[in-house]
Amino acid sequence: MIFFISFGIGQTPRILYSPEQILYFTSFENNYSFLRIDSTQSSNIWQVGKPRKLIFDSAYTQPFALVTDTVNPYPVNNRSSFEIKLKRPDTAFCWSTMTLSFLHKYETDSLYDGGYIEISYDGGINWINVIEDTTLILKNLYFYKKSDTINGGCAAFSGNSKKWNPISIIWERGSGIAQYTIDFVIIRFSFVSDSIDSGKSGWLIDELLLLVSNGCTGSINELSSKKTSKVYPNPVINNFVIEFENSKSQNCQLQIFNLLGEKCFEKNHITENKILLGKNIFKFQGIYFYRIIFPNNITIHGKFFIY
Ligand SMILES: [Ca+2]
Ligand SMILES: [Ca+2]
Repeated sequence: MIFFISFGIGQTPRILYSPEQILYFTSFENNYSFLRIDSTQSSNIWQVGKPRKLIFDSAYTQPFALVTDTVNPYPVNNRSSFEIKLKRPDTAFCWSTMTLSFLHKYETDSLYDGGYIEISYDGGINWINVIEDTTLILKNLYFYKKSDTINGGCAAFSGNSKKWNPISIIWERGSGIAQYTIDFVIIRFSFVSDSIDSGKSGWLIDELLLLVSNGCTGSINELSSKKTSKVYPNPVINNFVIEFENSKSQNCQLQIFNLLGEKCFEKNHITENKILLGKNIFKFQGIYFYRIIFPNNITIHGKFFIY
């Protein structure tokens, strides 16, 4: 039996806005109740608060972030974990696409101390380091590789990230979790250190997001006939393009929303199949959702990350 400090066992994650998706998001200013910090680890150093260290002197979004102690360097021989339990969408018959993304910094003894992410498909009995999970797609360049092992032989983030890096992991529809009929998965973040103290800061995380698509509600044929779209480059650094199926040059409308469901941008009378946009439309870094509405009310949904 595992007990968690601060948060109740089996607590229903708070659900924020997302079209056609269940979404768990926190910037740690509030509503991080879906996280569970493992209190069976007697010296668990994960804290939500205002970082006040030499290297980690602020959160990405002020004032709070999740960090391996807000003030002190990480201690020796430490193991600190937190978990997120993700429920299968009530309206879905099976798992579909699941996305994990966050922004982070780390400063550890390179190849000795670090942090890694695991997933359990069987309620916490067996764990797979996500880099070993063949059912997911790593969508960015900043993730650790299988060869980036730390003390104990586990692949992990280690060394000095120097800046905030965006991380996205996607479990795709049609593979991986879609094959499971289980009710939930658990994602675990663990920080570990060896016996040599070097006064480093550890791991700092902000803007943590999880999306679980309930796209399995339709039949296979309905899914495959759905119109598709893509955003590139994604994450967005500067200008970017939303490209979508519009072979009949139909008159479409584009709407873009932030995580709170507030409309940030709208464009009407689009008859092309590409929309060029600038990053300067958006005030804040993070995930945005778009909706393209066709005259017959068919809509295409997607998301992108402003970096
Ligand atoms: Ca924050
Ligand atoms: Ca060390």
